[in-house]
Amino acid sequence: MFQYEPFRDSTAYLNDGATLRARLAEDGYLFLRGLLPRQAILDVRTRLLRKAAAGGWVEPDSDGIANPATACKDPEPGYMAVFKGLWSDEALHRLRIDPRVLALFDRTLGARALAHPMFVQRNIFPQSDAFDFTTGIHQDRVHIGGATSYAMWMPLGDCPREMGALAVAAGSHHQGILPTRVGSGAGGMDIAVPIPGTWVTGDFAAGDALIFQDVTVHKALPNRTRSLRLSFDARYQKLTEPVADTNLVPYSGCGTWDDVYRGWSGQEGQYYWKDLPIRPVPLDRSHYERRDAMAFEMAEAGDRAARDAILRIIQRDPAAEKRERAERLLVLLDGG
Ligand SMILES: O=C(O)CCC(=O)C(=O)O
Repeated sequence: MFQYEPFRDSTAYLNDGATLRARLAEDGYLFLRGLLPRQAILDVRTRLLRKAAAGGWVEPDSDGIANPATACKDPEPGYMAVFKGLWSDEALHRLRIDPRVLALFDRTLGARALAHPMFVQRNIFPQSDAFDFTTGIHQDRVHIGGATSYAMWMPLGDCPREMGALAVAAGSHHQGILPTRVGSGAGGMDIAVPIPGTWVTGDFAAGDALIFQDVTVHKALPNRTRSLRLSFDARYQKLTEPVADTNLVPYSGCGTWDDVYRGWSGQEGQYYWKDLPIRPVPLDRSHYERRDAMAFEMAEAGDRAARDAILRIIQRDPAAEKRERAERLLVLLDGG
């Protein structure tokens, strides 16, 4: 069983870059209350819930009570059809580049920060016997690449623990990238060694932020409420350091940036990185290659534990040959 300590609250040091930097280096995370105004978050929540209700995910005018009959998850086609509209929302995009957020990262990193154009918006349906999509234990570095980056996780609304708040293993970042194996965790991978550090979590109010390093181990708690859990997580790094090219494109399945911006009413926040002196590099795919070799071997032996990794290859791998092999193996795993 997991034991959780409360987050160490760094709100009192919001304007003290040296203390924020020291705490981030020590714990691998920062918990900040009220980084953004509550109302700004609730306005975005209302916009996204309207789109979620139109897609049948939540009861109209219910502030997010989920319709269990439509429970779905990324990257299922039914999820993507509705998600695309939520991810592309202009007010949502502007939250991660809000001047208060950028100034916080400038201060904390002690250098000009870059907000990655790519970010994640998540909609987690309530857990039930028939449905569970709780983010498993993982580190971000293998997925984000580049040099050191930092995530900012923010719920879009109040998010008590029972709604699926995030938990981090404080101090786990000191061990660097941990060994992984094929599994049902994020990106079809599980961490293959005991997790170092101390698990911490807490109840979030709209506007609170959790910031953590890309090798800090983290996971979500299950959503045990009747509501959809809405959140976003964006990534930041020093502008002078290399950024993996996969962080410069829109979320997979959401089209091009022009597609994303087509429905916007204003240009604020569009292509903000184009005039910055960024240093794109290819994503280091060696972690995925190791995972995939293992997943292919397991799937060929009929091991269903490889299914999530096989799905990820189908959804995201740039090599057509690998995607085709994964598609054939998925049929085999699903008893076809
Ligand atoms: O929101 C979640 O469920 C997971 C978030 C996460 O893993 C991340 O921000 O890296």
